[in-house]
Order: sequence, then C-alpha cells, then structure tokens
Amino acid sequence: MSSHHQKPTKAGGFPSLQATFTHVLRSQHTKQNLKNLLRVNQTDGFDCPGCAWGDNKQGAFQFCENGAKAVAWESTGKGVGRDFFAQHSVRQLTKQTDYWLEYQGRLTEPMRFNAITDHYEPVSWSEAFSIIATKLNSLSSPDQVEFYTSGRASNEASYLYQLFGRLYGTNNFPDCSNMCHEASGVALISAIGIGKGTVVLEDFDAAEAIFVFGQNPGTNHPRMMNTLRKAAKQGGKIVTFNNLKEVALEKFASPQSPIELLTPAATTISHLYLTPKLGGDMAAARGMAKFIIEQRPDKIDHEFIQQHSAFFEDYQHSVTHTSWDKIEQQSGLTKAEIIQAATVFSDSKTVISCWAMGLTQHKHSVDIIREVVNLHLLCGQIGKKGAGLCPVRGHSNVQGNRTMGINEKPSAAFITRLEQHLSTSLPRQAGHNVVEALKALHSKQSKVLICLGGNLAAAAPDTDFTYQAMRNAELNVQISTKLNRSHLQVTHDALILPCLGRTELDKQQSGIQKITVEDTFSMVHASTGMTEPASEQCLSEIDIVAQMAHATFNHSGSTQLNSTNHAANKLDWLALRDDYALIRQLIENTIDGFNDFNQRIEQPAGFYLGNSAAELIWNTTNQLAQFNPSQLPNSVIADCSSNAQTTASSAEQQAIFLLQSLRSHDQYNTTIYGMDDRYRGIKGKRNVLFMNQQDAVQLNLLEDQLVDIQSIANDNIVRKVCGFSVVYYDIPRGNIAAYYPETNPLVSINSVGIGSYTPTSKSIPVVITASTKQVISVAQV
Ligand SMILES: Nc1nc2c(c(=O)[nH]1)N[C@H]1C(S)=C(S)[C@@H](COP(=O)(O)OP(=O)(O)OC[C@H]3O[C@@H](n4cnc5c(=O)[nH]c(N)nc54)[C@H](O)[C@@H]3O)O[C@H]1N2
Ligand SMILES: Nc1nc2c(c(=O)[nH]1)N[C@H]1C(S)=C(S)[C@@H](COP(=O)(O)OP(=O)(O)OC[C@H]3O[C@@H](n4cnc5c(=O)[nH]c(N)nc54)[C@H](O)[C@@H]3O)O[C@H]1N2
Ligand SMILES: [Mo]
Repeated sequence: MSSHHQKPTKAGGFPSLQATFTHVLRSQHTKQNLKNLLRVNQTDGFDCPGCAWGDNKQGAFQFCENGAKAVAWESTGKGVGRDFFAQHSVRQLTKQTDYWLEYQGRLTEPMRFNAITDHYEPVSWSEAFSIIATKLNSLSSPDQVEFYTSGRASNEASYLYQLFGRLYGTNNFPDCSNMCHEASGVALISAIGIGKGTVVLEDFDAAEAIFVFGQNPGTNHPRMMNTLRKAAKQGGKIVTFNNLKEVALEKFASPQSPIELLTPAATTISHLYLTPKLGGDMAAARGMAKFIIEQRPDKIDHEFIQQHSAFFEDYQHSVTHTSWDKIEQQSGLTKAEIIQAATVFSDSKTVISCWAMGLTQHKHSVDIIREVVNLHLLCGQIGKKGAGLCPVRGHSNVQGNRTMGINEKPSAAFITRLEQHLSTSLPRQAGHNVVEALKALHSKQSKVLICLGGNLAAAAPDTDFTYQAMRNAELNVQISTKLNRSHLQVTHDALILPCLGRTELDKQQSGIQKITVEDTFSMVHASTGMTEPASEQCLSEIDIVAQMAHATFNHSGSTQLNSTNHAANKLDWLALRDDYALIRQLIENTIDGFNDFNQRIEQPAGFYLGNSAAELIWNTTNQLAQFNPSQLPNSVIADCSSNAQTTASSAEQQAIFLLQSLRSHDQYNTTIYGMDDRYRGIKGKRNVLFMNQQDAVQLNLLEDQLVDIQSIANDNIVRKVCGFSVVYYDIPRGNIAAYYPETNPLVSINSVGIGSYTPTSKSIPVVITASTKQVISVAQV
C-alpha cells in the first residue's frame, strides 16, 4: 500500500535508545534522571511508573524507552506554583493543549480556585484540609461524594483511601479500572473464580505458544517485548490477533542486544499475525473452538473438563450451532486463517493468552474474554506450568489498588473482615463506577469529587458531558503531580493538592518510607524513591489522605456522620502517616495473602500473592471452572446506536465506520510526551485518522486530507471532532483508528460494555466527511 507515512521495518533498536536519552536530556534534570533510570525496578530502587509488567530484578538495566519517558516526565526541573496561576486564568488555561498543560512542570504548592477572579490562588495545607472536612461534614448523605482513583497510587495510599471513604460511609469508588480491564475482572471472576491473571513471568519460558490479543506491547508494555523476543528465539510460537499491523509484534530489536541495536537485525516476533475486525475476537476464538471440537476432538482435554469444569455440553452445543459464515463475517478472518491459529493452539502442550484494551473496551467484552477462557478450558490450558491467562494490566499499580479494596462493588467477605477488625459497620450496597459517578455529578445528585491521581476529565468518555459533570461539583479536589484538564473543569470550589511522585524521596517522622505495589503477575514488592521532591510543599499521597481523614473525622462542627463513627475517630490517621509499616500491618490484618507483610517485602523480588485458579481451585458458585455458552452477538456495536442505519440514511447514506481510539508511542494515557508515533510512521501530529486506502478512495479522500468524524447514537446529541488528517494504513476495511484522548468526545456516556460498564472506546460507530475547515483553507489559497 502506498502511504506518505513510512512505518519502520522493526521496533526497538537504536532509535529506541536514542529516544530514551532525548527524553532524559530534555527533562532539565539529566544527571538525576540517568541515576534514576539505573534504579528502575532494581531491588533497592523504585517500581517503574510506566506499566504493570513484571520483572525479575536481575540484569543490567530494567527500564525501557517509555518507562524512561515516564521517569523523566515526573522528574522535571520546571514547576507550577502561585506565579504561574496568577499569570493564567482558568479560562485561558482551558485553551491550551493537554501537552502544554503538563509540560509546564510539577505542581509545587496547594492551590484553591477562586470563582470570582477565575484564578487558582495559594492556600495553606491546613486550610485545604479544613475546607474538605467542612464540606464532607455538611452533606446530607455520604453517597454524595465520589472518590476516584487512578492506578498509580501505592497499596498503602489506596488502602488508606478506601478506608477513609468507607468509614465516611460510601462505596463510591470509581476508578480507572472501570475504563480499562473491568471486563477482564468480571469475566475471570465468573469463569475461574478470581479476577486476576493466572500466570507468572517464569511461565513464559515454558510456554510453547503465546497468543497476544488486542494489545500493543511495543508501545505500552515494552518490557514485555523482551519476554516475547526470548520466547520467539527459543522456538515458542507467538500468535497475534490485532486490528492493526503493529510493527513491534512483527519484528523487534532488543536495545539490550548489541547486534540488534546497531544493525538492521531483528527478531521476528509473530509466527502468525491475524488482523480481525474490531470486536471480532469472540468470533475468532469461537472459530478456533469449532475447529478443535469438530475436527480435532483428540485435542480436547476431557479429563480436565470432567474434573474441573461445568457447562461443557452447553458450550459444545453453542459452538456447533455457530456457523462458519457468521464466524468469518464477524471476525473478518477467513476460516483458513482461524484454522491456522487453532492448530497452533491445539498442537501446543502449553499456551498462554495475553490481552489488553483491544478485548476489554467493547460492548460484549465480557463474552469476548470468556471465549478466550473457554478455549483454555477446552484444551486444559490453565493451572499448569507454562499455561494460563494473562490480562496485561495498564497502570503500574492498578491491580494492587483492587486488591486493597478500591472497588465500588466490594465483596461481602472483604467488608466483613474490615468490620470485624475495626469493630464497626460499613456500607455494603454497591457504589458508583466511573460512568455512574459522572452521571450522578451531572444530575447534581453527587456534590463532591475527590481524585487520587489521574485525569478524569480527559480519560472519561463523552467529553462535553464529563466536563459538565465535573463542573457541577460543589467541591473538586485533585491530588496530582502535574497540571491537567481535570483542574480546569471548575465552577464552584476546587483544590489542587500537589503530591510526591513514585521516584521521589518520602521522609516521614519515622524516617524514609517505602511503599508497595503489585504487578500483573500478583507479585508484591517494595519501591523507594530517591530524587529530592519537586517542592518542599509536596506531600505524599498517604500524608494527604491521612490528613483529609483526620480533619474530616475530627471536625469541630462534626455532624452525626462522624460523631457516630467511633471507629474512624479511634484510628490514629496521623500515626499511620508517620510510619507506613503501620498501614501494612493494618493491611496484613484485614486482607488475605499479606502475612508477615513488612518482613516479606524485604525479599529482593517481593512475594507472590498466589492465584487460586493457577492451583486448580475454583472459587465459583459450584467450585468448578465455568464454560460460557453465550452465542455470538448479533452486532458488535453498542445498543445506543441500534438505529444507526436510520440515522445514517438521513445523513445521505454515508458509510458507517467503526472507530477504535488508541495510544500513540509518545503518550501515557492523557499525558502527551510528544507529537510523534514512530512505530506507525507519524511525525509531529496527533489529529490523524488511520484508514484503509480502499475505503478512503471510495470516499474520495486523499492521504493527508482533513476530515470530520461524527459518531452515531440514538440520543440526538451531536458528537463530533474536526480536522483529522487521513493516513492510509493496514487496517481491515470498515475499521478506522485515531488517538485517545482526542476522540473521547465521540464516545457516548451511554455506550458501555455489558456487565462491565466500560466505555466502548474500541468500537465507536461513526461517519466521516471531508472537513469543512479544509474547504475554507483551500478556498483561501
Ligand atoms: N507508554 C505507555 N504505556 C502504557 C500506557 C500508555 O498510554 N503509554 N497506558 C497504560 C494503560 S493504563 C493501559 S490500559 C495499557 C494499554 O495497553 P494497550 O491495550 O496495548 O493500549 P491501546 O493503545 O489502547 O492498544 C490497543 C491495541 O489493541 C488493538 N485493538 C483494538 N481493538 C481491537 C479488537 O477489537 N481486536 C483486536 N484483536 N485488536 C484490537 C489496537 O490495534 C492496539 O494495538 O498500557 C499501559 N502502558
Ligand atoms: N477513548 C479512550 N478513553 C480511554 C482509554 C482508551 O483507550 N480510549 N483508556 C482508558 C484507560 S485504559 C485508562 S487506565 C484511563 C486512564 O485514566 P487516568 O488514570 O485517570 O489518567 P492518566 O492519564 O493516567 O492520569 C494522568 C495524570 O495523573 C497524575 N499523576 C501522575 N503520576 C501521579 C502520581 O504519582 N500521583 C498522583 N496523585 N497523580 C499522578 C498527573 O497529574 C497526570 O496528569 O483512561 C481510559 N480512557
Ligand atoms: Mo488502563
């Protein structure tokens, strides 16, 4: 295919090393950052804030290009304090890009929004905590507060935060998981009785085949590339299912191999690379199961099925009644391609399946993931060395957050255990997830939003709706390291509370503190920062949470909310803040798997929390792993666009495309590091639309031509983004791709996954039109 945008022929290699150092050099803290990089993921160092992939704490260096960007980004010499905010009103800041906002540097002092002047103004920490305490004590119900968490917060910070929220009286814990791997959790809990991956890093050495579904590790989990490269070199077969041809999954050169670093040499990663249609992976996996059941019955693990599973007959019936026509049509793959993949799967003694957002952000994501689980149950590929399921987590501690109780639907057992230990009663009814929290704020049912990290305004769907929801908050509290869009969605009262980052030295009364995190393999380990804090005024997240709780529960004008809450008053929040080992003791006393917590984190690689399914223990209702006999969905598009066809016909019979929103190589979620996407051949821009050349030609669209994208929903709200330039790309016809967060305005707040409530950001039905902007500019020329 001819395109102006040349993709490289391999990923990694020298350009990767070069980019690493460019980012470090640009950060204005070069020496510190080089020192930092050598301590990333080392025994005595800090956990890389980049992603949740595990490591073995051995080897010369454990960082990758994008981990280096994350480290350098946090440790910058630039600061944002009172002078900055005096200079810029909130209105002015709103006009800046996400890139510009974060590029201004680290937040250095607590600030309060003044609605009259439209500026943030300095506020003392004690005043800030008193504002929060007064507000929380004035509400008529604790369910009027939303406690959001992003997945970077440590185990200690998130544990304390959920304790604060629950003792205050609510389970409103919307978190980034709700937009991320929620479907994995829901699917795995119902299928195998635990919502986490069943493999550990060592299993990859023993896997004969590794399936990678809907994931772009070259950019988002670069350390996983070393694992895949090693597997490929040892003769393991890697099978990729990805809507796009991602170069790192084709060919990868390790920056740690001198030959691959300096010559064109690279390792071929994928033995087989299939490009299904968006949302088509359930059909693809169903096809694989159909082939095995009907053509290779000898590969079915009957012993496993009999001993360990339920509903196999129902599943078998469902599979045999799924037609190849439907499988081919919905997956966009041919029967022959699916059989190739199925053959690798069934011929391998050990198989691991990995997946990320390409499976989790669809309408029927829970069923897609359950179909992958079905395949593993069918062939007994779980609960043995080298085999199992691996949802690859995003944020570096998002899995730990859930373990610590950041969950709007806590299990009864978890609450009971907390209640017993604290001799109190806690709320049991489900709280709000992200979509519900935004709706509650939008309707003014909720009145306060507290965010422990993240950037909800830019991460959440339906941008206009989300902005309005946040602006409706009577108090918006953002605990952050960098200025972002979420600080600007304010009309009433708002606070910016600057905190330490993962790389920074955290000194409290009892000395230098470490925190702990859990990686995607359920390994818990310690992390100690070493850089001097960005400002003396930055507090640790734990300190901020402890002081919010202390102020709220010891408030002089205390209402019945806390005067009845003896447990909250009894807890010495400030003592917990002074010595994080005490928080770990509390965790040990209330959460399974954390025995001798303080001792065990002294071990170099930390400790393994264990996984019941990996031990063939199924914590489901009938103590067996569950086959899911669901039929393929009639449509992969969410219901909110069920009348898409009619809307489209009124819009001049325009072709409907399915859009996925994804990450470039130069971003960390809503944090934009730069405007390039090296692995996809994009330079200096982010408003691009990847589309199949034949589709473009049919619409008379030239490469680089500007287009507008409008989504289709049945609620008469116009959701549109303008001025995206067309890039011809290797993508199935009818599918298109563009970056997140630029395309978030297109995702309806009502378009969510069944059973997961996750915004369907990988299958947005849209129409494309030549940009009117461009017509004007052409006319001007
Ligand atoms: N550098 C960096 N690292 C990160 C992040 C970051 O932004 N930057 N974000 C972190 C977070 S929070 C997360 S959750 C992870 C995200 O990690 P990924 O899930 O890798 O992130 P996305 O960019 O959303 O990529 C989705 C991939 O799935 C493919 N895909 C989309 N839809 C489908 C589909 O229907 N079927 C199939 N088979 N493929 C599909 C896309 O082509 C793309 O390759 O990364 C984490 N690590
Ligand atoms: N359309 C679309 N939308 C998506 C996605 C998609 O693929 N497409 N992906 C979804 C996914 S997977 C996720 S996880 C969410 C991400 O949603 P979030 O986790 O809310 O967003 P981030 O961009 O990771 O948050 C960045 C901000 O975190 C703050 N920060 C960074 N480090 C720290 C720290 O150590 N402590 C504190 N307190 N703050 C810190 C900084 O101020 C920074 O501006 O977005 C989701 N939204
Ligand atoms: Mo994520």
